[in-house]
Amino acid sequence: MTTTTLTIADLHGRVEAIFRKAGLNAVQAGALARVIVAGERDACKSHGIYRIEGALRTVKSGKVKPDAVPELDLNEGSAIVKVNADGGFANAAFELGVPALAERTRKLGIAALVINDCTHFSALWPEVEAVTKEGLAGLVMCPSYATVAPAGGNKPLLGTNPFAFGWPRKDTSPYVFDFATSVAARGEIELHRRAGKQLPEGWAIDADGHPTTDPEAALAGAMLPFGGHKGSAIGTMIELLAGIMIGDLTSPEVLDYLGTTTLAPFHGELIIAMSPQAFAAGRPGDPFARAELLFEAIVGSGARLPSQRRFAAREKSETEGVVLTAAELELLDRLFEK
Ligand code: NDP
Ligand code: PYC
Repeated sequence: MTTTTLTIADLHGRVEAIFRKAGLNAVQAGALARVIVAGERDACKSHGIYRIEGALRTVKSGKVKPDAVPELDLNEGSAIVKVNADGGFANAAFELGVPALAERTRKLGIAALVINDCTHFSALWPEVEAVTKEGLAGLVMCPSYATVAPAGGNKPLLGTNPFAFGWPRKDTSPYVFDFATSVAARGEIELHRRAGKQLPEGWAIDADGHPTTDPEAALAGAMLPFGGHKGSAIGTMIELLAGIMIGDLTSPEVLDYLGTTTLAPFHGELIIAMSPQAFAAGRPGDPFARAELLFEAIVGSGARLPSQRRFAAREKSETEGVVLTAAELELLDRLFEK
Protein backbone atom coordinates (compact mmCIF):
# COMPACT_ATOMS: atom_id res chain seq x y z
CA MET A 1 0.00 0.00 0.00
CA THR A 2 1.37 3.42 -0.97
CA THR A 3 1.50 5.83 1.96
CA THR A 4 2.62 9.42 2.50
CA THR A 5 3.83 10.89 5.77
CA LEU A 6 2.83 14.44 6.68
CA THR A 7 3.91 16.47 9.68
CA ILE A 8 1.10 17.29 12.10
CA ALA A 9 1.44 20.97 11.16
CA ASP A 10 1.18 20.18 7.42
CA LEU A 11 -1.90 18.05 7.96
CA HIS A 12 -3.44 20.80 10.09
CA GLY A 13 -2.76 23.33 7.32
CA ARG A 14 -4.43 21.13 4.71
CA VAL A 15 -7.52 20.40 6.82
CA GLU A 16 -7.92 24.04 7.86
CA ALA A 17 -7.60 25.15 4.22
CA ILE A 18 -10.42 22.78 3.21
CA PHE A 19 -12.72 24.30 5.81
CA ARG A 20 -11.72 27.89 4.98
CA LYS A 21 -12.37 27.23 1.28
CA ALA A 22 -15.80 25.82 2.21
CA GLY A 23 -16.65 29.18 3.83
CA LEU A 24 -15.97 28.56 7.52
CA ASN A 25 -14.62 31.51 9.45
CA ALA A 26 -11.20 31.31 11.13
CA VAL A 27 -12.61 30.41 14.56
CA GLN A 28 -14.68 27.48 13.24
CA ALA A 29 -12.11 26.19 10.73
CA GLY A 30 -9.23 26.33 13.25
CA ALA A 31 -11.14 24.48 15.97
CA LEU A 32 -12.38 21.79 13.54
CA ALA A 33 -8.92 21.26 12.05
CA ARG A 34 -7.41 20.88 15.55
CA VAL A 35 -9.84 18.15 16.60
CA ILE A 36 -9.75 16.23 13.29
CA VAL A 37 -5.94 16.31 13.08
CA ALA A 38 -5.77 15.19 16.72
CA GLY A 39 -7.92 12.18 15.71
CA GLU A 40 -5.50 11.20 12.90
CA ARG A 41 -2.46 11.90 15.09
CA ASP A 42 -3.79 9.62 17.84
CA ALA A 43 -4.90 6.84 15.42
CA CYS A 44 -8.60 7.43 16.05
CA LYS A 45 -9.71 6.92 12.46
CA SER A 46 -13.44 7.04 13.22
CA HIS A 47 -13.08 10.72 14.17
CA GLY A 48 -10.17 11.78 11.96
CA ILE A 49 -10.13 13.07 8.38
CA TYR A 50 -12.97 10.71 7.51
CA ARG A 51 -15.24 13.21 9.35
CA ILE A 52 -14.41 16.17 7.05
CA GLU A 53 -16.88 15.09 4.38
CA GLY A 54 -19.74 14.87 6.88
CA ALA A 55 -18.90 18.28 8.32
CA LEU A 56 -18.89 19.82 4.82
CA ARG A 57 -22.16 18.07 3.96
CA THR A 58 -23.68 19.56 7.11
CA VAL A 59 -22.43 23.04 6.15
CA LYS A 60 -23.91 22.63 2.64
CA SER A 61 -27.27 21.54 4.08
CA GLY A 62 -27.52 24.81 6.02
CA LYS A 63 -27.87 22.93 9.34
CA VAL A 64 -24.65 24.42 10.75
CA LYS A 65 -23.57 28.05 10.53
CA PRO A 66 -20.08 28.30 8.96
CA ASP A 67 -19.54 31.87 10.20
CA ALA A 68 -20.86 31.30 13.73
CA VAL A 69 -19.26 33.32 16.51
CA PRO A 70 -19.81 31.57 19.85
CA GLU A 71 -20.83 33.75 22.76
CA LEU A 72 -19.66 33.31 26.36
CA ASP A 73 -22.10 33.93 29.23
CA LEU A 74 -19.97 34.05 32.38
CA ASN A 75 -23.03 33.82 34.59
CA GLU A 76 -21.06 35.54 37.40
CA GLY A 77 -21.26 33.92 40.84
CA SER A 78 -22.69 30.68 39.43
CA ALA A 79 -20.97 27.31 39.02
CA ILE A 80 -22.47 27.14 35.53
CA VAL A 81 -20.67 28.88 32.68
CA LYS A 82 -22.50 28.88 29.36
CA VAL A 83 -21.51 29.23 25.74
CA ASN A 84 -24.05 29.69 23.01
CA ALA A 85 -22.42 28.15 19.94
CA ASP A 86 -24.52 30.38 17.67
CA GLY A 87 -25.44 27.38 15.52
CA GLY A 88 -21.79 26.59 14.77
CA PHE A 89 -19.61 23.62 15.65
CA ALA A 90 -19.17 22.68 19.33
CA ASN A 91 -15.38 22.75 19.10
CA ALA A 92 -15.07 26.52 18.73
CA ALA A 93 -17.58 27.02 21.55
CA PHE A 94 -15.63 24.65 23.80
CA GLU A 95 -12.35 26.45 23.16
CA LEU A 96 -14.02 29.74 24.13
CA GLY A 97 -15.55 28.37 27.34
CA VAL A 98 -12.78 26.24 28.82
CA PRO A 99 -10.65 29.02 30.42
CA ALA A 100 -13.72 30.33 32.27
CA LEU A 101 -14.66 26.78 33.29
CA ALA A 102 -11.18 26.23 34.75
CA GLU A 103 -11.20 29.55 36.58
CA ARG A 104 -14.65 28.89 38.07
CA THR A 105 -13.69 25.34 39.11
CA ARG A 106 -10.59 26.58 40.92
CA LYS A 107 -12.75 29.05 42.77
CA LEU A 108 -15.69 26.77 43.64
CA GLY A 109 -14.23 23.23 43.55
CA ILE A 110 -16.71 22.14 40.90
CA ALA A 111 -18.18 23.92 37.88
CA ALA A 112 -19.88 23.09 34.61
CA LEU A 113 -19.67 24.38 31.09
CA VAL A 114 -22.93 24.17 29.17
CA ILE A 115 -22.75 24.48 25.39
CA ASN A 116 -26.02 25.08 23.57
CA ASP A 117 -27.04 25.14 19.91
CA CYS A 118 -24.01 23.37 18.51
CA THR A 119 -23.19 20.75 15.91
CA HIS A 120 -21.00 18.02 17.38
CA PHE A 121 -19.32 15.21 15.44
CA SER A 122 -16.01 14.78 17.21
CA ALA A 123 -14.36 12.63 19.82
CA LEU A 124 -14.60 13.92 23.40
CA TRP A 125 -11.05 13.16 24.57
CA PRO A 126 -9.59 16.41 23.18
CA GLU A 127 -12.05 18.24 25.42
CA VAL A 128 -11.46 16.14 28.51
CA GLU A 129 -7.70 16.55 27.96
CA ALA A 130 -8.14 20.34 27.85
CA VAL A 131 -9.68 20.05 31.34
CA THR A 132 -6.93 17.78 32.72
CA LYS A 133 -4.33 20.19 31.30
CA GLU A 134 -5.73 22.69 33.83
CA GLY A 135 -4.99 20.22 36.66
CA LEU A 136 -8.69 19.35 36.99
CA ALA A 137 -10.73 16.17 36.65
CA GLY A 138 -13.42 16.30 33.99
CA LEU A 139 -16.53 14.58 32.70
CA VAL A 140 -17.83 15.30 29.21
CA MET A 141 -21.00 14.02 27.56
CA CYS A 142 -23.44 14.79 24.77
CA PRO A 143 -26.37 13.17 22.99
CA SER A 144 -26.22 12.34 19.29
CA TYR A 145 -29.17 11.19 17.16
CA ALA A 146 -31.53 8.28 17.72
CA THR A 147 -29.62 5.27 16.37
CA VAL A 148 -29.38 2.97 19.41
CA ALA A 149 -32.13 0.69 20.71
CA PRO A 150 -32.49 0.80 24.52
CA ALA A 151 -31.68 -2.63 26.04
CA GLY A 152 -34.69 -4.90 25.38
CA GLY A 153 -36.13 -2.50 22.78
CA ASN A 154 -36.06 -3.00 19.01
CA LYS A 155 -36.17 0.56 17.63
CA PRO A 156 -33.51 3.30 17.63
CA LEU A 157 -34.19 5.85 20.36
CA LEU A 158 -30.99 6.76 22.20
CA GLY A 159 -27.90 8.28 20.57
CA THR A 160 -24.44 6.73 20.55
CA ASN A 161 -24.00 9.30 23.35
CA PRO A 162 -20.26 9.58 24.04
CA PHE A 163 -19.01 9.77 27.62
CA ALA A 164 -15.47 10.79 28.61
CA PHE A 165 -13.59 11.18 31.87
CA GLY A 166 -10.15 12.55 32.61
CA TRP A 167 -7.89 12.71 35.69
CA PRO A 168 -4.72 14.84 35.61
CA ARG A 169 -1.34 13.24 36.37
CA LYS A 170 1.97 14.92 37.05
CA ASP A 171 4.78 14.37 34.51
CA THR A 172 2.80 11.92 32.42
CA SER A 173 -0.29 11.73 30.22
CA PRO A 174 -3.61 11.99 32.04
CA TYR A 175 -5.89 9.06 32.79
CA VAL A 176 -8.58 9.40 30.11
CA PHE A 177 -11.37 7.20 28.86
CA ASP A 178 -13.76 8.17 26.12
CA PHE A 179 -16.35 5.90 24.57
CA ALA A 180 -19.67 5.72 22.83
CA THR A 181 -22.40 4.25 25.05
CA SER A 182 -23.32 2.02 22.11
CA VAL A 183 -21.19 -1.11 21.59
CA ALA A 184 -19.22 0.89 18.99
CA ALA A 185 -19.31 4.39 17.57
CA ARG A 186 -21.52 4.77 14.49
CA GLY A 187 -18.40 5.90 12.63
CA GLU A 188 -17.01 2.37 13.12
CA ILE A 189 -20.09 0.83 11.44
CA GLU A 190 -19.68 3.22 8.51
CA LEU A 191 -15.97 2.35 8.24
CA HIS A 192 -16.87 -1.38 8.15
CA ARG A 193 -19.44 -0.66 5.42
CA ARG A 194 -16.89 1.22 3.33
CA ALA A 195 -14.32 -1.57 3.76
CA GLY A 196 -16.93 -4.23 2.83
CA LYS A 197 -16.37 -5.92 6.21
CA GLN A 198 -18.96 -7.67 8.38
CA LEU A 199 -19.55 -6.32 11.91
CA PRO A 200 -18.70 -8.35 14.99
CA GLU A 201 -21.76 -10.07 16.46
CA GLY A 202 -23.64 -8.14 19.14
CA TRP A 203 -23.20 -4.68 17.65
CA ALA A 204 -26.55 -4.19 15.94
CA ILE A 205 -30.03 -5.34 14.98
CA ASP A 206 -31.74 -4.94 11.59
CA ALA A 207 -34.94 -2.99 10.91
CA ASP A 208 -37.01 -6.02 12.02
CA GLY A 209 -35.16 -6.22 15.34
CA HIS A 210 -33.08 -9.31 14.41
CA PRO A 211 -29.33 -9.46 15.20
CA THR A 212 -27.21 -8.57 12.17
CA THR A 213 -23.55 -8.38 11.20
CA ASP A 214 -24.30 -6.57 7.92
CA PRO A 215 -23.29 -2.88 8.27
CA GLU A 216 -25.98 -1.76 5.75
CA ALA A 217 -28.67 -3.58 7.74
CA ALA A 218 -27.25 -2.18 10.98
CA LEU A 219 -27.35 1.39 9.67
CA ALA A 220 -30.96 0.85 8.59
CA GLY A 221 -31.84 -0.86 11.89
CA ALA A 222 -30.41 0.00 15.29
CA MET A 223 -27.14 -0.20 17.12
CA LEU A 224 -27.02 -1.84 20.58
CA PRO A 225 -25.93 -0.21 23.84
CA PHE A 226 -22.69 -1.44 25.42
CA GLY A 227 -23.13 -3.65 28.49
CA GLY A 228 -26.86 -4.25 27.92
CA HIS A 229 -29.08 -2.50 30.45
CA LYS A 230 -26.07 -0.73 32.03
CA GLY A 231 -25.00 1.09 28.87
CA SER A 232 -28.65 1.75 28.10
CA ALA A 233 -29.06 3.50 31.47
CA ILE A 234 -25.88 5.58 31.02
CA GLY A 235 -27.06 6.59 27.52
CA THR A 236 -30.39 7.64 29.04
CA MET A 237 -28.60 9.64 31.76
CA ILE A 238 -26.76 11.54 29.01
CA GLU A 239 -30.08 12.35 27.28
CA LEU A 240 -31.30 13.72 30.64
CA LEU A 241 -28.21 15.66 31.72
CA ALA A 242 -26.77 16.85 28.39
CA GLY A 243 -30.11 17.18 26.61
CA ILE A 244 -33.12 17.91 28.78
CA MET A 245 -31.31 19.42 31.81
CA ILE A 246 -29.42 21.95 29.69
CA GLY A 247 -32.53 22.87 27.70
CA ASP A 248 -31.29 21.33 24.49
CA LEU A 249 -32.31 18.54 22.12
CA THR A 250 -32.44 14.83 22.96
CA SER A 251 -31.31 12.26 20.37
CA PRO A 252 -34.86 11.53 19.06
CA GLU A 253 -35.46 15.28 18.76
CA VAL A 254 -32.17 15.70 16.89
CA LEU A 255 -33.22 13.03 14.37
CA ASP A 256 -36.63 14.72 13.94
CA TYR A 257 -34.89 18.05 13.36
CA LEU A 258 -32.30 16.75 10.89
CA GLY A 259 -34.41 14.01 9.28
CA THR A 260 -31.22 12.03 8.55
CA THR A 261 -28.13 10.57 10.17
CA THR A 262 -25.95 11.61 7.23
CA LEU A 263 -25.44 15.07 8.72
CA ALA A 264 -23.57 15.87 11.93
CA PRO A 265 -25.98 16.12 14.88
CA PHE A 266 -27.18 19.42 16.35
CA HIS A 267 -27.67 19.53 20.13
CA GLY A 268 -25.90 20.66 23.32
CA GLU A 269 -23.00 19.43 25.41
CA LEU A 270 -22.17 19.26 29.12
CA ILE A 271 -18.69 19.47 30.60
CA ILE A 272 -18.22 19.11 34.37
CA ALA A 273 -14.85 20.01 35.92
CA MET A 274 -13.76 19.15 39.47
CA SER A 275 -10.79 20.10 41.60
CA PRO A 276 -9.50 16.92 43.34
CA GLN A 277 -7.69 19.06 45.96
CA ALA A 278 -10.91 20.87 46.84
CA PHE A 279 -12.87 17.62 47.23
CA ALA A 280 -10.13 15.97 49.29
CA ALA A 281 -9.44 19.00 51.51
CA GLY A 282 -9.24 18.08 55.20
CA ARG A 283 -8.94 14.37 54.42
CA PRO A 284 -5.74 12.35 54.77
CA GLY A 285 -3.50 11.82 51.74
CA ASP A 286 -2.84 13.68 48.52
CA PRO A 287 -5.48 12.68 45.94
CA PHE A 288 -2.96 12.74 43.07
CA ALA A 289 -0.44 10.55 44.90
CA ARG A 290 -3.20 8.13 45.89
CA ALA A 291 -4.42 8.00 42.29
CA GLU A 292 -0.90 7.04 41.16
CA LEU A 293 -0.98 4.04 43.50
CA LEU A 294 -4.24 2.95 41.91
CA PHE A 295 -2.88 3.34 38.36
CA GLU A 296 0.28 1.45 39.32
CA ALA A 297 -1.81 -1.38 40.72
CA ILE A 298 -3.95 -1.55 37.56
CA VAL A 299 -0.92 -1.68 35.30
CA GLY A 300 0.82 -4.04 37.73
CA SER A 301 -2.08 -6.45 37.38
CA GLY A 302 -1.31 -6.80 33.67
CA ALA A 303 -4.03 -4.42 32.44
CA ARG A 304 -3.43 -1.28 30.39
CA LEU A 305 -4.84 2.14 31.12
CA PRO A 306 -7.38 3.57 28.67
CA SER A 307 -5.84 6.00 26.15
CA GLN A 308 -2.40 4.35 26.35
CA ARG A 309 -2.82 3.12 22.76
CA ARG A 310 -3.72 6.66 21.75
CA PHE A 311 -0.84 8.29 23.62
CA ALA A 312 1.61 5.82 22.04
CA ALA A 313 0.20 6.67 18.59
CA ARG A 314 0.54 10.38 19.41
CA GLU A 315 4.18 10.00 20.41
CA LYS A 316 4.90 8.19 17.14
CA SER A 317 3.08 10.82 15.05
CA GLU A 318 4.90 13.62 16.86
CA THR A 319 8.29 12.14 16.05
CA GLU A 320 7.62 10.46 12.69
CA GLY A 321 4.62 12.34 11.29
CA VAL A 322 1.13 11.13 10.36
CA VAL A 323 0.90 8.34 7.79
CA LEU A 324 -1.90 8.63 5.23
CA THR A 325 -2.85 6.13 2.55
CA ALA A 326 -3.03 7.21 -1.10
CA ALA A 327 -6.85 7.11 -0.81
CA GLU A 328 -6.78 9.40 2.24
CA LEU A 329 -4.48 11.84 0.48
CA GLU A 330 -6.75 11.82 -2.58
CA LEU A 331 -9.69 12.51 -0.27
CA LEU A 332 -7.93 15.62 1.09
CA ASP A 333 -7.12 16.80 -2.46
CA ARG A 334 -10.68 16.18 -3.64
CA LEU A 335 -12.24 17.97 -0.68
CA PHE A 336 -9.99 20.97 -1.25
CA GLU A 337 -10.86 21.10 -4.97
CA LYS A 338 -14.62 20.80 -4.32
P1 NDP B 1 -13.31 2.59 21.90
O1 NDP B 1 -14.09 1.37 22.23
O2 NDP B 1 -12.40 2.54 20.74
O3 NDP B 1 -12.45 3.04 23.16
C1 NDP B 1 -13.06 3.37 24.36
C2 NDP B 1 -12.06 3.70 25.43
O4 NDP B 1 -11.59 2.48 26.00
C3 NDP B 1 -10.83 4.46 24.96
O5 NDP B 1 -10.48 5.38 25.94
C4 NDP B 1 -9.79 3.35 24.79
O6 NDP B 1 -8.45 3.78 24.90
C5 NDP B 1 -10.17 2.44 25.94
N1 NDP B 1 -9.76 1.06 25.71
C6 NDP B 1 -9.95 0.30 24.60
N2 NDP B 1 -9.45 -0.94 24.79
C7 NDP B 1 -8.93 -0.96 26.04
C8 NDP B 1 -8.27 -1.94 26.84
N3 NDP B 1 -8.04 -3.16 26.37
N4 NDP B 1 -7.89 -1.60 28.09
C9 NDP B 1 -8.12 -0.37 28.58
N5 NDP B 1 -8.73 0.60 27.88
C10 NDP B 1 -9.13 0.31 26.63
O7 NDP B 1 -14.30 3.84 21.74
P2 NDP B 1 -15.68 3.97 20.98
O8 NDP B 1 -15.60 3.26 19.67
O9 NDP B 1 -16.78 3.65 21.88
O10 NDP B 1 -15.68 5.55 20.70
C11 NDP B 1 -14.74 6.11 19.81
C12 NDP B 1 -14.84 7.61 19.79
O11 NDP B 1 -16.06 8.02 19.21
C13 NDP B 1 -14.79 8.31 21.14
O12 NDP B 1 -13.70 9.21 21.08
C14 NDP B 1 -16.10 9.06 21.26
O13 NDP B 1 -16.01 10.34 21.87
C15 NDP B 1 -16.49 9.21 19.81
N6 NDP B 1 -17.93 9.37 19.66
C16 NDP B 1 -18.43 10.62 19.42
C17 NDP B 1 -19.79 10.79 19.27
C18 NDP B 1 -20.39 12.14 19.07
O14 NDP B 1 -21.60 12.25 18.99
N7 NDP B 1 -19.64 13.20 19.01
C19 NDP B 1 -20.72 9.66 19.37
C20 NDP B 1 -20.07 8.42 19.66
C21 NDP B 1 -18.72 8.28 19.80
P3 NDP B 1 -7.49 3.77 23.57
O15 NDP B 1 -8.02 4.86 22.69
O16 NDP B 1 -6.13 4.03 24.09
O17 NDP B 1 -7.63 2.42 22.93
O1 PYC C 1 -19.49 7.84 15.75
O2 PYC C 1 -21.40 7.47 16.78
C1 PYC C 1 -20.59 8.22 16.19
C2 PYC C 1 -20.94 9.63 16.05
C3 PYC C 1 -22.18 10.17 16.05
C4 PYC C 1 -22.01 11.53 15.90
C5 PYC C 1 -20.68 11.77 15.85
N1 PYC C 1 -20.03 10.60 15.96
